[in-house]
Formats: sequence, C-alpha cells, structure tokens
Amino acid sequence: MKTLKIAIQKSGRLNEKSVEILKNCGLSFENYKSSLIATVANFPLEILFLRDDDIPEYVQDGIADLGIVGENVIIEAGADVAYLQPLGFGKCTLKIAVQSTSDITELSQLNGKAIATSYPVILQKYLTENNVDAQIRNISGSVEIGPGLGLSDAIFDIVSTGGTLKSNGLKAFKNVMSSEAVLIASKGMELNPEVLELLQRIQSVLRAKA
Ligand code: PRT
Ligand code: ZN
Repeated sequence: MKTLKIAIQKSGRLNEKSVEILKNCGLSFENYKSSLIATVANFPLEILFLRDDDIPEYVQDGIADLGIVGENVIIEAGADVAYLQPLGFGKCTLKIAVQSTSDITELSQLNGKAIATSYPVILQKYLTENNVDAQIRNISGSVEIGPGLGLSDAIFDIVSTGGTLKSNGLKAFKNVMSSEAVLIASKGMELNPEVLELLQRIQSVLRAKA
C-alpha cells in the first residue's frame, strides 16, 4: 500500500486547525514543531509541514498527494489541482481598500492609480475583467502601510475582522473574492482508496461540528 503524503502549513494561521482536523480524524502523529515531516502511526500517511505558498505546487507536481491551504493561495499560484472539500476555517475576504479620507467610490477611479498587494495575479484578473488599468505594486508584506507612505493609492489584501485596515486609516472599497482553507489533491489521486477514506473521515468530522 502506498504511503500518502499530505502538506499542511508549518506555522501560521492554518497550522493549528489543520493539525486539529487530522487528529479528529483519528490520526495519531507527533506534532513536533521542529520536524518538517511526521509519520502517522495508524494510517498510511506522512505529514509534510511547509510554507503555505509552497503547498499548491507540491500538490500539483505530486510531491504531496494532498494539501490543506487557503483557496487564495491556490488561485494566486495558478495551480492545477483537484478541490476535494472546503474545511470551514481560515475564512477571509480579499478586498481593495483606500484611505478612509479618499473620495474614491467607483472602480473606474482606480484607472492610472497604483495598488499595492501580495496577490498580483488575483488582482490583475479582477482589474482586467472590470476594464481597470491600474499599476500593481507587488510587495511581500505590510501592504497596509503603502497608502500612508505614498507608495500606492490603494491596497489589495486579505481582511478578516477589518481591524488592521482601521488601525492603518484605511477603508474597504471592493470585495474581490472570499476564501477558506480547502483540502486539495493531485489530479488523478481523487479516486485513490486511502484518499477517499481520509476524505470520508474529514467529512464526518465536519458534519459532527455543523
Ligand atoms: O509562513 P507562511 O507563508 O506559511 O504563512 P503566511 O504568513 O503567508 O500566511 P498566514 O499564516 O498569515 O495566513 C495563511 C492563510 O490564512 C491565508 O492565505 C488566508 O487564506 C488565511 N487568512 C484568514 C488570513 C487571514 N484570515 C488574515 N486576516 N491571512 C492573513 N490575514 C492577515 C491579512 O493579511 C492582514 O494583514 O491579517 C491581517 C488582517 O486581519 P484583520 O483581522 O485585522 O482584518
Ligand atoms: Zn505564505
């Protein structure tokens, strides 16, 4: 029997809930923070602990058979993977925001403006669909400080409570996509018997919670 590999986030917002859902499926493994790989004692499965950004590609390329990652990260990576199950955690919305004093109220007012983001692919697709010609500034973090520093006129980022926007003097302007953590598989692995067994266990954990 082939030992499956599942990639989950090593540390960050999705780590704890990803570990929890696997443990609730009855899987027994040590969650050593320093170890990048854990072997499940009672199921043919190994767990790889990775940066979330690397998970879509690992699954697409079959290095990992399964993965748990935010939908936003999969779409940004353009990964070709099978979606098996939304998991109900890591929920957020990707929004365009402007300074709370800004008079921008229509998308067309972003023409010729600069927008800072760590999600250039998702943003470009949205702007193109809406015929907006704006300059995208791709930065890897702390995009919220962009407008205050004069780096950009707007930002495109993940929002959950809205607290970060508020404390940086920003207001949400457009909702572009909503996202949550999802279980994905390499194309072709969806019908593997162990994958199906694990999927069924995850679905019953989710049903018990609902
Ligand atoms: O180290 P690694 O690369 O693995 O992690 P990371 O730092 O890239 O990601 P991490 O752990 O921050 O987030 C992982 C995933 O959680 C994201 O890809 C989303 O799918 C999901 N998620 C859910 C969020 C949030 N909620 C969220 N609030 N990701 C980030 N945030 C950030 C956001 O970027 C902003 O800075 O939180 C801030 C806003 O939060 P509020 O509550 O103030 O609105
Ligand atoms: Zn990341």
